[in-house]
Amino acid sequence: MTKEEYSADQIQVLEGLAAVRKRPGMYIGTTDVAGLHHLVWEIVDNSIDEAMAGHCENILVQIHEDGSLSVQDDGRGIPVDKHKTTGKSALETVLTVLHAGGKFGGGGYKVSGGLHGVGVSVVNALSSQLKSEVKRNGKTYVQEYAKGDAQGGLKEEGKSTETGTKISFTPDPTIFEHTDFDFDTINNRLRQQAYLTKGVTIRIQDLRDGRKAMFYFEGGIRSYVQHINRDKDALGSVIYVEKDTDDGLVEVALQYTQAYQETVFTFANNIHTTEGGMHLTGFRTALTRILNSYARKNELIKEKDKNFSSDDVREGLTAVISVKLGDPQFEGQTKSKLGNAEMRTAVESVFSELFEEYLTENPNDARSIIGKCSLAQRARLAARAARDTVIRKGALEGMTLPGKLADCSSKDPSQSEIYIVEGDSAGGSAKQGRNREFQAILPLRGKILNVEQARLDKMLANNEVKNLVIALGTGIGETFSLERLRYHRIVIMTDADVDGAHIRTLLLTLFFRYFREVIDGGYLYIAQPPLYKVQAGKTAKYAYSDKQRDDIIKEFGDRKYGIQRYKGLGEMNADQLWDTTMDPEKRTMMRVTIDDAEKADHIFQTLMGSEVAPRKKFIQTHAKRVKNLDI
Ligand code: 28F
Repeated sequence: MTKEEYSADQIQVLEGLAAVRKRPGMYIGTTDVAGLHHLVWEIVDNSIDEAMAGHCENILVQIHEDGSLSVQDDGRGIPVDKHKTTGKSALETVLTVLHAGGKFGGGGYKVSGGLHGVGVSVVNALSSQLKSEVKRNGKTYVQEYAKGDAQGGLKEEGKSTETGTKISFTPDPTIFEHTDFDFDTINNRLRQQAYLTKGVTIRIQDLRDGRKAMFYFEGGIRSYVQHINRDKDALGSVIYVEKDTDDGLVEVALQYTQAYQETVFTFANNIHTTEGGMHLTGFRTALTRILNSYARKNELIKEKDKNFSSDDVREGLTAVISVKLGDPQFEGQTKSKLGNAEMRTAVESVFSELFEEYLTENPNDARSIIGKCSLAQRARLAARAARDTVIRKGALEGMTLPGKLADCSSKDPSQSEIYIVEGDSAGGSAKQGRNREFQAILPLRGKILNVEQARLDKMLANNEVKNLVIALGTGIGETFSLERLRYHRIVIMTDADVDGAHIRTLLLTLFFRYFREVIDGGYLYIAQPPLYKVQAGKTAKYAYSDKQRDDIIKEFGDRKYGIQRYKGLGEMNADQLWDTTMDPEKRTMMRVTIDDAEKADHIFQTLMGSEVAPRKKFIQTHAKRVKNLDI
């Protein structure tokens, strides 16, 4: 059909999908591997939505060998009746009109993927091929598309006693740099969606290598909390509350453990609200208030003692908060903060009532939770005392800097960087080789404290940690403020051996547990010193990997050459360290990011936590993947 034959609304449809193909980033954020998987979330979310509406119990995701991916559910099947005005079936409308999916009938909630439900028509536009199959009204209907363009009308393909929807699509390689679906990425997301939608069975099959999994959690987010705490020392059972209110469905599951960290994940319509929001505020308010009133009423806090602060009741807390509402308002930098004020009161009232009931009915659990909060309160007050006495009040905010810090002359944080260097010899070379205008050096003597197993007061008693906190200038714990960060690039520079890796891990644990905003803001880096120097005559080249080393050797051809394997930074002099690792013109650095907070939390807790068995299991599982283990 040529353009002029299209009707007005067909042109509007074409322009809609053409716009998607012209600027895909506007609809799915990026066209890299994250954008590729947004296509999957869009389709899966529609099946989850059908499950949330109570009409679908099984969802199957298959990754095919031909590069396509299919999702099928046993819901009602997308309606196929003709749209009175467009003459198109509802199915074709949903597949070709932007945002046509929208809120489903029957008061269901539109679940939406990371970008809040751009709709399946976007997937259609960005797929070189898409096939839709609907089983409904005792029949099977099929319609195929290419880049959003219907390749013919809706066809009846036969009879069927089942109902449901199946969408198969091949991402368009002219749009996506990478079109290989990642099993783990999809697997983790499906597990999370199954936790959030109790009673639904979600299966994934990777037909490229046979991997498969099935998720079914009758316990919903209770099971989610058990999963998060699987390797922690739990205090009491999982507490679960669920209530349908006028403002929406409220679900909260929580369990305290012996750990020091807090792990709280919050969701609205199954979207991970990483920036929190009103549901989290309501929860925290209720948790603090109920624990204080219970402790007072049962004389577990002495009359003269202060109330628990919101920080005191967070220590060792694992919680999942999931709300489902008709019209969620997403705010914040990454549109992942829930703005609906009514959800603060809804969560606060639902959780208060049922948590108070739980504590009254479970006095032993209540006592151990309150005991934990009292310890946390004492540690917080001790940390405050440590902050005020051991380090002069101003020091933590970076007023009086530690002697070992060789600061830079620039006072502009956005221009300044600090290298945290392992050992005094490397520290010496770094001080000598650096550009003192914008590069500060903080040498660390040996291993720092493992903060995974220490409270704040003990951490502040550790010199290395204290010096680092002072140098950064942000303060720590309740006085932390990112605005006071003195350097916008914090570079961890340790030896390329086991000790260096251990010190790097200890530092990453400190940043993950106490300076999360520094990581999330993209301020934390890991220096990449060279592993080898390959020298032939006067020509010396640096290799940052075994492959690069071999490529240089090939380049040298038949010239006689020598190889030096750098075991530690101390083997490089100041000029070499500058040339290879610190010169912004030449260096490469790895930025530290956390794309999966749940996974990161579990890895730190397994590797650095107090429980030995999970660490042993982790090492045995992953040891065979470790290359050139340096014994
Ligand atoms: C593999 C992806 O997309 N499943 C879906 C339904 C069910 C209905 C629906 C979807 C009504 C007209 C807007 C059926 N019967 N899986 C899916 N299952 N959409 S998407 O309705 C769409 C709205 O267009 C459905 C009665 N009500 C709703």
